Amino acid sequence: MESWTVPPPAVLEGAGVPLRLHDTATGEVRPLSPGPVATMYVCGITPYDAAHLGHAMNYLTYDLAARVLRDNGHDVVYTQNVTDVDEPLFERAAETHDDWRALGSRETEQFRSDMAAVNIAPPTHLVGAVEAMPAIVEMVGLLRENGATYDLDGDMYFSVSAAPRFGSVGNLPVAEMLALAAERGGDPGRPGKKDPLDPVLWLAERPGEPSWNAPWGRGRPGWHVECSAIARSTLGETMDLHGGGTDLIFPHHEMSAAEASAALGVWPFVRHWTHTAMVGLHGEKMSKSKGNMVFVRHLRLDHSPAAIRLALLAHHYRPEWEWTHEDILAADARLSRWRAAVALPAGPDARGVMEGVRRHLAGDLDAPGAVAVVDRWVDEALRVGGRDPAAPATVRDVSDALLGVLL
Ligand code: 5CA
Ligand code: ZN
Repeated sequence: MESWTVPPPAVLEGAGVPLRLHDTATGEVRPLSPGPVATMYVCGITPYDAAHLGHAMNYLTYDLAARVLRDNGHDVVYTQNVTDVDEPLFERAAETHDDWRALGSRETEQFRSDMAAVNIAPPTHLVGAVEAMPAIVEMVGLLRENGATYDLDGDMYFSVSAAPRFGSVGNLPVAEMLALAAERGGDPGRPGKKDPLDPVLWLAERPGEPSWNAPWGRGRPGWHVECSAIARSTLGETMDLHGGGTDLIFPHHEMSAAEASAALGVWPFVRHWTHTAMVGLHGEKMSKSKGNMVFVRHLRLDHSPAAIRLALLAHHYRPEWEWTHEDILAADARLSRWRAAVALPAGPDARGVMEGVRRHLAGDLDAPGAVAVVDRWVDEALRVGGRDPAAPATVRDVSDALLGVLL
């Protein structure tokens, strides 16, 4: 499906700082080290409702990673999926007497508009599950051929025992995996499974639900294989970076990796797993299912998209945090100061700003540290001024290229 577009970012002089990122699988912050082309995949939305600030924080994380990689001279090939076939979508469509396809395409369009407004760099490939069905069927077929599947009353399951490295993305104890599987769409209690953790790979056709043809019978795919198949069909058998929120570490990413390894015989499927911490509201994870959300679309009515972006940039992607109205008020004030400072005819020397922003972002995407570097220059520019006529434009370019904040 169509991605979205944003204005091309400024290109900075000199060399960027190579990216170091936290990797969930090893628990370390380590260099990403891609080749000339960096490949990345980020788990996309399930389009049954509008994008909230948790989603925006998630996509901002990988937008920053892509900016740093480009600043280092890499071409970035970036895939994001759209889970346009899933139960929440069918349920919402049934509640509102809507067509699930119409609901999905409407919400996907709203998502594109919100992401473009907040200047989130678009993925190279935005791929829906519906359009990827041939690739998904092919991946399920490979798993069947490799003996990694079994039948349970007409549904097909993936056997986690077919993936010797199963468990090595999240490194979680079995009891925790069982609890999370039950909580997050798995069915560990279904009788007849070989291992309670085995995820469904292909659900036999159910009355009233959409289904697709496959050599083993009509039905629809399980969730995890959607992402491994879309990644494979757009990026190849392995990739440099795979991202999403921490809510996806288990079961989604663990299962996607296990299915890819059992289908393709590759390991690691993903060289670097990165996860954005959950953004909360009123003491709980902001989520569609809990209904405690602040939508990007609503904030856009009263605040500039650059301020929304700055509000998110004030938080690092790894610790959990809670959105409050103070976040956007502080960002409005910061944006006004930054804009006033870059509008001056001259300012203090800005070479340290470029170097500092590059260094902070390259160090595990320390956006708050990078914002503080700009703040210091802005404070000095507004308080004591400066003599360098090129400095305001340099700061504007750094903000545009690396932080994505258009001043
Ligand atoms: N379609 C699947 C991924 S294949 C899905 O999880 N969709 S979603 O709409 O629920 O979430 C989209 C992305 O936003 C996921 O990467 C998810 O981890 C992330 N996300 C969801 N809620 C939050 C939150 N409160 N804070 C941060 N990230 C979040
Ligand atoms: Zn996914």
